[in-house]
Amino acid sequence: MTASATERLHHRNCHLCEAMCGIVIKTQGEEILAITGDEDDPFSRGHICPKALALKDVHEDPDRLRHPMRRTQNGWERVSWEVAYAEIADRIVALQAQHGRDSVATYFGNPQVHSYSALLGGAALARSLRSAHRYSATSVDQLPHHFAAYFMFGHQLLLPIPDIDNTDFLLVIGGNPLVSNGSLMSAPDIRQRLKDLRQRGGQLIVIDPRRTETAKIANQHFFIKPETDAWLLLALLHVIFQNKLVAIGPLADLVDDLTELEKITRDYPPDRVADIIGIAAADIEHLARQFAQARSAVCHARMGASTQRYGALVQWLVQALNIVTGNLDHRGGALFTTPAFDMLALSTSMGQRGAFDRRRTRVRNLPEFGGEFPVAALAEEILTPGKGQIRALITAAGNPVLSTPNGEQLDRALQQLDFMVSIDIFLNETSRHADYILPPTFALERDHYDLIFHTLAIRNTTKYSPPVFPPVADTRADWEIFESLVEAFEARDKPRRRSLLQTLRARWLTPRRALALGIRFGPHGAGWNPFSGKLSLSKLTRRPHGVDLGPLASVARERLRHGHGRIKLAPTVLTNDLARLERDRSAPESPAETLRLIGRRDLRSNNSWLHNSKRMLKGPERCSVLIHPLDAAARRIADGAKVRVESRVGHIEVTAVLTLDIMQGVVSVPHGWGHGREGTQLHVAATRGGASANTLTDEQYIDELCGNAALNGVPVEVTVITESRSS
Ligand SMILES: Nc1nc2c(c(=O)[nH]1)N[C@H]1C(S)=C(S)[C@@H](COP(=O)(O)OP(=O)(O)OC[C@H]3O[C@@H](n4cnc5c(=O)[nH]c(N)nc54)[C@H](O)[C@@H]3O)O[C@H]1N2
Ligand SMILES: Nc1nc2c(c(=O)[nH]1)N[C@H]1C(S)=C(S)[C@@H](COP(=O)(O)OP(=O)(O)OC[C@H]3O[C@@H](n4cnc5c(=O)[nH]c(N)nc54)[C@H](O)[C@@H]3O)O[C@H]1N2
Ligand code: SF4
Ligand SMILES: [Mo]
Repeated sequence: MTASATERLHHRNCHLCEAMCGIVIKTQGEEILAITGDEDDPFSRGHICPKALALKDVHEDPDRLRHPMRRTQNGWERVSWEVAYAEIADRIVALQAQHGRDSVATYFGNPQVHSYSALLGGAALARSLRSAHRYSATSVDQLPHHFAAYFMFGHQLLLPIPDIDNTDFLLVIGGNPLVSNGSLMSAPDIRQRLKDLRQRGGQLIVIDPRRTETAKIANQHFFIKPETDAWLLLALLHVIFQNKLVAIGPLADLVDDLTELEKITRDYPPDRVADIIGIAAADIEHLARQFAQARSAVCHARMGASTQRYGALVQWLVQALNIVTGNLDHRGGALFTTPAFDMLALSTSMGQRGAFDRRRTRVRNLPEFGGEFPVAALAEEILTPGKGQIRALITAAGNPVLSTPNGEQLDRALQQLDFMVSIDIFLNETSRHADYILPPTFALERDHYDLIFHTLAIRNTTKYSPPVFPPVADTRADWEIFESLVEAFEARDKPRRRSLLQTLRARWLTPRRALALGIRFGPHGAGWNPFSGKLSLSKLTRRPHGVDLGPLASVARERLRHGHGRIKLAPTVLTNDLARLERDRSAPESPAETLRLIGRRDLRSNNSWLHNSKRMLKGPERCSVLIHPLDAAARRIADGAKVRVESRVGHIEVTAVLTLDIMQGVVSVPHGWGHGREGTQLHVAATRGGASANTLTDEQYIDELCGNAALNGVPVEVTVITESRSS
């Protein structure tokens, strides 16, 4: 930093979670002096969470990788980008020539969807590889939402978003927005929004095996036994049908299968369901009536309800509940967004509405969804010999060793690969297995636009953020890395070579130009008319706080055009799956007294990768197991005791925390921990490694219908190691 450097203010969106908070970054030369909330951002209104400051920590982190690296017998050595691209392309092209296209796999992690340019560039890389082995964090996350949307509405991106600013009744199942800041409902400052909801007389009801931070500010919280949410929803629908509370409203002419759904739900009266789920029949009955009779109501089910064995059933039934009570496309209910960059229209125009079961995995015969296989199958596809075995893997923006089920199996599998490349800012639990690590620029060194999260937000807004800094050291933008790899593959492999026109188009159509076109010709765009007053990228550049495009509106008729134009209340693929729900109930795999593992998030974590910041790491130990005092007593476990948590696939050692906030029969361990492994370079994280919850989660424990990992509900046992508090 030079003494004369002037202070500057940069306005942008924080890209770390889905909330898209507006932030103001004060810099002087290369230094970040402060990060604060942007009061003038129309969406976040000045709100930020503690994680915003982690942007500075990651940006400046001495452990951040600053140049491409190649593994040698004597450890890592620095290589130039050109050498790295050439050597990687040689290996990948040779492997594919010898063992077929499917011998090379890709895994894209969560930060990929938080960078528009990485997202657009990554798609080109996957296309160029032409391998069936495509994996991403989607199948440890929101896959069931896409699955239900695809079958009910005809497009995987037709996800209705809760209108929480206007609703009278919000039913949250398996989500903890107070900590996550809202997921598949981008909602900065959710605490205030939920307070406002209660202040205007609205109701907030939370269904969760843990009395979460969100449950604590709700009107009512019900504990529910893990994995039983589908039963609850079937019972709610039962009450609504039996009491003639169905009122679809203006969309009625578009809705198919109402009688079919009514017939199905006859078998689920509250008094049958009560014991299964752990909520009294009278409470189920009351909840159903409240929901149906509220002026507006919306049910939103998230991670706990998605990453469980019946996630697809749950997401289907949630939308069915919203629809039959007239809350789809209704103010205060669940509405489709109209974003400035319209991914829905774009994907429709490219014929990509979604797809299911066009192919299956080699080893376990699991179905593809949306062009990807479930990541729960990744390790076995590497470990099992035969035609189509994965021999090389490219990971980008992902840490699947810590984030996918049976992470230890994947950890072993990665050691067996012939070749691996990681595009990551850190040398972490996953990238330590790579032969090459290519370090991308981090958030503040690239421009930013939320392609995905504006599509999933509770209000239509839009914002573009230019870069704050030039690329640090010898790093390159993710998309440039992808594009360079594609070109290097082509140079070595004639059949995949694009035509001159295609190459010229790819070179011209940079992510930024694609963004500009998308906005200009999107629903709010200026089109060819420079005087229209409507949106263009250059106009957005002049509005650094972002632009408000108004509350969600009733646009279903127009939006459903991108799907099958109608609403299918009882798609066969889902109704057929009810047999599995019933079968598992009558022949359970483990005894009723088995403890069930669930996850949890905390405000200063972001999955696995903010633990190298001292600021994020300080305070009491967070990687602990929560257990009910009665379950603890039965196992002679005292508060603070060191315990062993064990599942079919592995075990971890953590500290027990006794609390009445967790339901009896359930224990909770957060994911994303388990640092300090040999060969990683995360000096701060290693000081408090914790253990990985995904050492316990089981790659065989999945939603068999859609292939999503069941990270919640996993059978575990807890035993004491040291009887009392060790300190
Ligand atoms: N048990 C359990 N497991 C879970 C969950 C759970 O609730 N319970 N949650 C699941 C969910 S919802 C998700 S989304 C997944 C996340 O799973 P992953 O995406 O596989 O894991 P992350 O921890 O998000 O890892 C992100 C990686 O991206 C790197 N990174 C950060 N920024 C950039 C960038 O700009 N470019 C590149 N190239 N790399 C970058 C980080 O260093 C890190 O290695 O975890 C899942 N796993
Ligand atoms: N601070 C912070 N914010 C984040 C993240 C983070 O790591 N840290 N991660 C981001 C990501 S990638 C995502 S996907 C979102 C996730 O956002 P959310 O889904 O809102 O967050 P979770 O904390 O995973 O909430 C899942 C809840 O489901 C409950 N649960 C578990 N099993 C069951 C069950 O069987 N039934 C029911 N009804 N509930 C169950 C858990 O107790 C938990 O409270 O958060 C995002 N925001
Ligand atoms: S809530 Fe999310 S977007 Fe907002 S400051 Fe925190 S991490 Fe960033
Ligand atoms: Mo996620």
